[in-house]
Amino acid sequence: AQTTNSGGNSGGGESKTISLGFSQVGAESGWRTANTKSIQDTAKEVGFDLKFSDAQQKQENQIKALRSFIQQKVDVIAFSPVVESGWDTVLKEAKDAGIPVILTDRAVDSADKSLYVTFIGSDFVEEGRKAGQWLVDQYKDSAEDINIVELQGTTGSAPANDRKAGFEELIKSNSKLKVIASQTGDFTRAKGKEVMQAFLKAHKDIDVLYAHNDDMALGAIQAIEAAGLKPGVDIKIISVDAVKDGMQAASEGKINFIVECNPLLGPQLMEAVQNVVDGKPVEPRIVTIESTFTSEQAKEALPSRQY
Ligand code: GZL
Repeated sequence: AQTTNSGGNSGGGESKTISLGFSQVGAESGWRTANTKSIQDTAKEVGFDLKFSDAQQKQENQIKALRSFIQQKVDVIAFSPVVESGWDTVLKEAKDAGIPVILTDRAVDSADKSLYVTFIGSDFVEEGRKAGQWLVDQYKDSAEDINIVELQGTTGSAPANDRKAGFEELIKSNSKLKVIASQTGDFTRAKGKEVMQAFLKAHKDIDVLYAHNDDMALGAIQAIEAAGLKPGVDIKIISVDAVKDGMQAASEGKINFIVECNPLLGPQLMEAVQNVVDGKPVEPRIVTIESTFTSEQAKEALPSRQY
């Protein structure tokens, strides 16, 4: 894990510079890169002393980083938990040290809600429902079975669990919609390509791919094209994130429907940090605003996308 400091002055000014320890999942996807940029840029803008750690998608590195922030007696700790479980011990250590914790992007499954002040992030179940709804609408009159393969996000992560649950909740309304294979691609292009190659080898009759993020969808598109098939035509593709490369593929008709997952959480996070330090109330759940794009809509939106 690497930790970098940025922003803030070295003290000596009238008000103490707020120090924020942030543990980031990693740098696995375009979404993550945009999310990191938003956090680092906003911390700099507001003059916080940001201690930033990249966990390379390993929970043990995040726990180490959180412990280091506790040692450094930062004012606030924030992090995006790579998986939902296994945080209670270190969160209790932060609580015992009197350091408030803010969750961004992904949630934890701790029963004790006093272990963190707020969770700022998307509603992943709703994202899965939006993906499922589009598919139900596309195939409402289908006479044959529609064979779906699913590239799941990181095993045990909130987005993977919830995008799967929301999607299944919606498609169960049409018994023709069948998920014939579902496996993790760990949110990366490389793994998405590898798993899609395996799906294509095992199944000759795939109609739809549901990918939990654009990076896996983009990897899968490489595998689909290498197999001599047309992505978006021979195999319909639904994806989540709406990062620039995903929107580009959508504008070319290679992805048919994208559910946006907004990574620009920096401003909401820094506002929550300031309010926590000022002893002001903070909503326990702050949901990010986001939409969806068909291929046509992606083409129109692409020029103005920030990430
Ligand atoms: C979602 C975020 C997910 C993105 C992926 O909020 O946690 O992790 O959808 C990223 O692209 O890797």
